[in-house]
Amino acid sequence: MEKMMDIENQRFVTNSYHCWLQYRKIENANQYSDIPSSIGVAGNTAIIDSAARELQYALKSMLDVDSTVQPYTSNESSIVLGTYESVNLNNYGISPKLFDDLNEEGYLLKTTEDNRQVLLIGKTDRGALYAAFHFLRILQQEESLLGLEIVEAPKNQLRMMNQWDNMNGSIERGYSGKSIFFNGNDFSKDVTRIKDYARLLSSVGVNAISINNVNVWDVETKLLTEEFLPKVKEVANILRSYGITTYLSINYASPIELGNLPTADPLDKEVGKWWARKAEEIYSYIPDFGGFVVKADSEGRPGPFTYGRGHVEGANVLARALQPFNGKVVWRCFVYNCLQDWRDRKTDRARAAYDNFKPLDGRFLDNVILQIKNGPMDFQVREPISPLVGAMKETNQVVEFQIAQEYTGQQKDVCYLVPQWKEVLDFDTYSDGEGSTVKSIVDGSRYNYSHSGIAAVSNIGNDINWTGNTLAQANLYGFGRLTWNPDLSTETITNEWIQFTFGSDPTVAGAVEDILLQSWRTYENYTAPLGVGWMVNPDHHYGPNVEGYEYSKWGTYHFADRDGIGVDRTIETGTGYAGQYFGSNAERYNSLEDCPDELLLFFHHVPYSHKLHSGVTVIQHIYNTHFQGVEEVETFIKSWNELEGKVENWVFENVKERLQLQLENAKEWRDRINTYFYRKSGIADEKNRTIY
Ligand code: GCV
Repeated sequence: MEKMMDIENQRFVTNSYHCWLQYRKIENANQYSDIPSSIGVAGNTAIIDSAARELQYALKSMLDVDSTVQPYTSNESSIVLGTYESVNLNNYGISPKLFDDLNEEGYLLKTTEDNRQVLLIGKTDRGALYAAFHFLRILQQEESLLGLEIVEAPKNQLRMMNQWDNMNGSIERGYSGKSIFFNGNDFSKDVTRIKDYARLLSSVGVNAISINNVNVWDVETKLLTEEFLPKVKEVANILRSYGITTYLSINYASPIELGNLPTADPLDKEVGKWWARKAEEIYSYIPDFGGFVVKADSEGRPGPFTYGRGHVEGANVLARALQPFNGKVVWRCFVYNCLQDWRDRKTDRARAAYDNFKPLDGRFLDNVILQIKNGPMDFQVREPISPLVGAMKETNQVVEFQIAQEYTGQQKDVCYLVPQWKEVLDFDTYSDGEGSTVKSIVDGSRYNYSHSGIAAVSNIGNDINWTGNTLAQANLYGFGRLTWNPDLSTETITNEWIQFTFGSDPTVAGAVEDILLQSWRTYENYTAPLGVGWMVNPDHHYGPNVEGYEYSKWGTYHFADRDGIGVDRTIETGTGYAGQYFGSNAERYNSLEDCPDELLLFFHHVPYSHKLHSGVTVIQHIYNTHFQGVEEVETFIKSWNELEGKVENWVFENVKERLQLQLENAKEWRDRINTYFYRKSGIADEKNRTIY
């Protein structure tokens, strides 16, 4: 009870708790006077119920209307909420055929000809819920409802959030407080925030979540047991009522640790039986359980390699167990040997995902999905796109993003990642000729994958504003919207978020938009130039340390010496990584002349005097961008400070404080990086700026 009070109080402390679901008062409410008074509900499911409650709450908040929720009758309801099977479409002259081509989560959002009713009709109840959220976005943007007829469906089938939450309440790479799911090696008693998180996620179309860290330790291993399954069930019930399917990350050694078997060898009969029984048990609690997320044989986690088996055997034994229940295995491709010795300059971590998985194409069962990090390394501020995306035509794939800003400022620094994700999704892999974009692969259309989509590591915790820095909420919002529809422009997504979060004051909107849209470049400017990456402090990964990264045991990851910098990943003289791409991408990256500047040092080792396409030398670029990055943060601070009194005070102070930390961080990066490379290269800054 006390906990509940806390959360109630937090809501009063700052609107930031509600993120983009603040449902701000609408100025010109008259334009909607005909519409919202009675919500007619056709159908009786938990999801429809959530949609009705959301509508009721939002209408009160935005329009001060006390709407009623009642069973649907064709004429009396001003908002009709249901599915194409539960609403009488004839009454509105709508053909059921309209729904034939829509996927299960699609919907029709329409105003009737007399403009007196709004129809929110899903193909299924999930669709109806998404229609409700879409309708509320229209209202919040104060757009007209007259003559509205929108037919929408998500482009990606799996739109998944991965929590890296541990049951002791900590979050691996969490920068926003503690877990909202767990504490004290148990589930959180108070589920208020889980419910609000579900609302936030479903409002942007997320439809799946794995609730525990992919590194599964002792206690979390027990999530699959009768001790915790009833609690997983409770959480799954909440999430389900917002259209979100629950998954668990599992420990590959579970048959040993939970089942007392002598082995977890996937080809051992008893192991297969154990997983099959386990699946049956899980589904007896959670009939629509999504399946398992698996990190195996990477960074010390157990997997099939121990038994001389590979990923195919490893994943398929789980897939077989889950298959009778329509469960899925999300098998991560972040598999590499973190202790490998790369001094031969041929061994290359970047090659690992492709080398491990590409030869296995077509051998996984159909309910296995490979989850591939967007870059070949690990969520650096700039990486090329993983060459594995599109390279396996007969194996389901999802791409993995990291909303948590592990290497991009840890939610102290602003780094809006939607532009980066957009670049990834628009990237042409040429895997099936020109136009084989990443988005056309992960939406399943190019290779007819039966399961595919986009997953991401979440950035939330129990901080009042969920994301530490309030501006980091934009990444969570943007991930959902972009995953729903990768064709939405960055500007559309950004402006939506700004309006829902800050209202429509153009001064505020302009300043926030400028900061967000510039922030990824700025972060790149003062940290890692030209795709080099990895110049971070070990373990926690915040702040500069040119030679410090924990796996730099055999020298730096970027081979900086007194003559030059960068990793030779060319086919002829380097690690050959560039050859993992298709056709013209391989040629472009392999060629020193054609390689894009921003990735030059990812693919080539060059002298500091090497001239970029931009006309400046590599060393001068390093100096310039590091000075520029700091100046840009100073500009952010100036613009933000002008918003005092124009945005809610709590938010103003929160971002102001974070920007100050960002400035200190940027200066430290500038000074350390510039000094390091000045000392290494002995080449002075052309502009004679002070290098400490
Ligand atoms: C959950 C990186 C992170 C780890 C993370 C790992 C992964 O190495 O630093 O914290 O572990 O990626 O994605 O599995």
